[in-house]
Amino acid sequence: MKTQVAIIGAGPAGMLLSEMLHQRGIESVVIEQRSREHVLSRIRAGVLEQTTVDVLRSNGLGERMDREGHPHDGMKIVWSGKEGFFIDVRRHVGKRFMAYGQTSIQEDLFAACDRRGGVVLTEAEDVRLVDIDTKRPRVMFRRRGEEVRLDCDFIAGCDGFHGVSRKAIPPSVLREFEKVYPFGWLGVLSETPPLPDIVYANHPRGFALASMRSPQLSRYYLQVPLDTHIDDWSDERFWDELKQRYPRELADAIVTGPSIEKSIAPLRSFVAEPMRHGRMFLAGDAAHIVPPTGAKGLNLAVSDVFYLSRALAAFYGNGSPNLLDRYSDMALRRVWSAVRTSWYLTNLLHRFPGSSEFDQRAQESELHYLQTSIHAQAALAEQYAGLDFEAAVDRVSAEDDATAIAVAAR
Ligand code: RFL
Ligand code: PHB
Repeated sequence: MKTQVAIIGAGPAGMLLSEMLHQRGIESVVIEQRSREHVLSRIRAGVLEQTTVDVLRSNGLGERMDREGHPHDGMKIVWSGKEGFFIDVRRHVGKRFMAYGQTSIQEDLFAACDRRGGVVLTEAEDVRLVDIDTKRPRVMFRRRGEEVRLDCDFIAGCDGFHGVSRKAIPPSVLREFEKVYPFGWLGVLSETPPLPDIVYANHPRGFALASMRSPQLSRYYLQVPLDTHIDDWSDERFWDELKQRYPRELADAIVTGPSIEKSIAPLRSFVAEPMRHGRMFLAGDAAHIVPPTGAKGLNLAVSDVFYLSRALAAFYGNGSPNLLDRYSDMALRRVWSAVRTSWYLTNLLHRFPGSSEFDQRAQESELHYLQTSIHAQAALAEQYAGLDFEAAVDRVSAEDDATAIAVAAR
């Protein structure tokens, strides 16, 4: 088999890249190790930045999102059971968010791919990246008992944190930066009406988060120790603990019901540099992980894909490798900004096992500062909203530049 860009992984990064390349006349094949059903059943992110919303809309993926998603202007922080404050991102930086599940985005991406007859090879086993530092890279894998060879011009490693692409970069070239947090998040999805705002809670019993997917679908999280077993958490225990971490008025407003999904995720910050080796480019969780506190993971996957599709369009359009050469640096600026913001919010909002009374007082002082200073709120609003895309120096497609300029103008 032969294609222009071989994409490893059919998560949001891989499927969006395939769609954006198709719209720029570039052919790709997506190779995914799991089944389509498995990929479509994962419950993950839910908060989209303005830049992500703009990219989805300008690539024909906004219709259902605009119909079913919930636009909102910021987030609330409550602490120690007291009434909190609202970080009004729209007021401070003119940007909005959209609550729209990653699961729905995946459905939209697979539907768009089916409409154009795109190729996604699911249930591929033993995927190997070969000769990535030559002009003729290829991907080898086994599928339905047969060995397959896919020749290509470029490989996009969109295979998530546990994928094989990052490992194809020689250890002498790759640098990894990591921080592992001493707790996880227990998440519940329930068919109940959510609170009107996304509310982050810092409480002596631990962090909690109230979020949403639609007017009839809520998503809640609790900070839990790393050795937590999901079987120990009945729905009743979950709701009871959740309500204890919110001030009375909000706790009373939480509508409980049976959970339709329950899972535990550990929290980690991780960055791999550079995001490119030869003709292989990393995008999304394959290159970086952020703790979900900043709601940035999916948004970073989309911004990597924005930069990478623009760079590949420039290469195929006018032969210029400039944007490909700058891809890693450009993407990493946005990545580190989100990594820092997510780390900051994780430190601000969680209770760390073994933290001293000094640490506790310092955290409370920071929360108090945020509550009372409009300047602190504006700074957090700007970071939570995410950086604008960098405009390309190479003029590629008017459409991509228009997105970057529209976002920068906000
Ligand atoms: P994915 O989604 O992990 O997709 C990678 C795909 O690659 C496949 N794969 C392979 N395929 C072929 N060969 C191999 N060897 C392969 N190895 C793996 C996998 O099967 C998979 O299909 O990565 P991608 O596309 O980079 O997307 C990243 C996002 O999924 C992730 O960053 C977000 O979900 C993170 N995240 C959030 N991000 C946000 O922006 N806003 C949020 O509100 C938010 N909340 C969250 C989150 C992640 C969470 N968890 C469970 C980690 C909340 C949670 C609880
Ligand atoms: C979610 O809705 O899943 C969500 C919202 C905000 C976060 C993380 C996850 O910070």
